[in-house]
Amino acid sequence: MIKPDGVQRGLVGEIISRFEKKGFLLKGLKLFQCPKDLAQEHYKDLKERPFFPNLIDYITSGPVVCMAWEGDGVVASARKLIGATNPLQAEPGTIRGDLAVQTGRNVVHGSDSPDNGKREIGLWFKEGELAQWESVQTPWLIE
Ligand code: YYY
Ligand code: MG
Repeated sequence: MIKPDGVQRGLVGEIISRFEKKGFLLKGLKLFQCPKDLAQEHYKDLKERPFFPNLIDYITSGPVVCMAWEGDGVVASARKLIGATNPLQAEPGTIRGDLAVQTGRNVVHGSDSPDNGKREIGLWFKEGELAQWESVQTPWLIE
């Protein structure tokens, strides 16, 4: 998911492009204003943390771009492409390492496990919003 700062800063194309160029398959995509209850459910494991209220305000402060990407090892690989939670500790070449400076404005969210990926797709996308398609590039990406 591209967070509201990523949308406001005009980074949507850049961020989508990194996942596309890596070779993952885009199965779902939408611009979406996140309601507070969805933000709270999405981040429910963090609800006792001191930054939780700020995090909910941030995620609901403007539209986000929800994305569903498919591919072998996509969850772990996406986390690497995204980089460390604190952008100052994220490696150059990662999205956060290249495009952000603060944890509270780290431009992108990525699921942290395949199970959470499934859970989050269920939270953010409705039935019928994911596309079923194959890319002509697949045989040139996967032998
Ligand atoms: O998965 P990731 O986004 O890298 O970090 P999490 O530990 O799951 O935290 C989610 C989200 O919460 C993080 O992207 C920014 C915010 N946050 C924060 O504002 N301050 C912290 N000390 C830790 C996390
Ligand atoms: Mg997380």
